[in-house]
Amino acid sequence: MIKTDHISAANAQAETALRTDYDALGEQLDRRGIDIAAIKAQVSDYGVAIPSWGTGTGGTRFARFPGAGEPANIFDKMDDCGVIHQLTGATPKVSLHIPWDDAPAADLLAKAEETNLAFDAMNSNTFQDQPDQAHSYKYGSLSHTDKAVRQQAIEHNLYCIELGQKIGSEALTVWVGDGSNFPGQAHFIRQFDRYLDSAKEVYAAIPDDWRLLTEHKIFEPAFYSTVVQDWGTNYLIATELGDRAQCLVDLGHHAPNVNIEMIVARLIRFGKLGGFHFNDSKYGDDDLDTGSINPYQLFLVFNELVDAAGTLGFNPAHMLDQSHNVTDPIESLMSSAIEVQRAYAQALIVDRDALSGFQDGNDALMASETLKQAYRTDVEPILAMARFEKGSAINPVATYRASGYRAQVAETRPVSSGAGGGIV
Ligand SMILES: [Mn+2]
Repeated sequence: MIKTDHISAANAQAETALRTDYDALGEQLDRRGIDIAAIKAQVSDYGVAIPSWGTGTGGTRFARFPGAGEPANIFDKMDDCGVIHQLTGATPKVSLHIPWDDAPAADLLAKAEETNLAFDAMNSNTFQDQPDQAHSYKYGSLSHTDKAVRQQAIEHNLYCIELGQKIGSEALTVWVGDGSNFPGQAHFIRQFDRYLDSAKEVYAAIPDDWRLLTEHKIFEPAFYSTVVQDWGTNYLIATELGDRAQCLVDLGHHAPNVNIEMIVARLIRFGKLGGFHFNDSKYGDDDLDTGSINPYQLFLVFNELVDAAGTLGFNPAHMLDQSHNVTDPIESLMSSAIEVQRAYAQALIVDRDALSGFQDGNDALMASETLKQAYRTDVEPILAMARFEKGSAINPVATYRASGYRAQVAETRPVSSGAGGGIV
């Protein structure tokens, strides 16, 4: 972890300017009838979970260029996640991927206490073979033609639930690589039926206070069809399974230009929005840093979420899901968590009464301008003040760089291999 003295010293340099900027923004918002302290309190309470796998350097189908001091195991990953939360105050939970992060529950809990973290959704992995497993997932897992393979995949999911219960998780996220690469390779209906039968067995083991989140993805690793290809299929699954089954929306898992915020609104309307994997993309499932390509889309997603806040039972899980190929993952995850917070803060200051009036009055231009006014507002002083007041860093990336954390862990962590991709 970073020494608190280091954070305080860095903050002391930036505090005066921050107060000036915060007061100026407060005056501006006050003229619009918005109480800056109320917005700051909501931002301060907001958290987005870190995916354990995001702490290592990612890769592409071509190569992976490992960085210095990469985490070698879940305990290293949690150290890095602890630093991210320490500096941003925005990432109180880590999401585990099993079996990559498999470890005794007591050890995971001890590390969580040490790093001031809790556990978000458990993620099962039936899209790659493990050294000790009896059956291969080459031709699918939960939807495989062979019952023995499906059973193995079901049991893996049950194990994830069992471990998750011991460490305080409350959700299982299931993403499958199942699909087909050739027209005719798979019978669409029979394959989906096999998937549903398997998913029902997993769902039967979901505790009463848990949720089963299913994640759709249009293509990859299968390139002709995927079993859970879009939000429609995802909705069908969640409906077929029951109340504790909901849809998870990964922003990168859609065709280019798809209106994701509208999908979000549809799922909200029918009580099936379970959560998010935030990232950004230009062409496909690029797993780029959240807000790096299309921050307006992220804002529009949050506009729907803020609009729906307070609806009974509405509690979507928020998590990042990114692959960092050319940056220090800690820096990318910190700045991405802040981008998510920024979109949330901007959505909070939308004048909703005015927007409703323009919508009902068919004033398209002013409806758009109402959203743009919120989006154009630089809310950084709110985010920075929320961090400062909880002892986190006013400038997380600069404070992290000056701390020497990466160089320090590089001395004890083994150099990792450049082999293998990092796409999940
Ligand atoms: Mn994802």
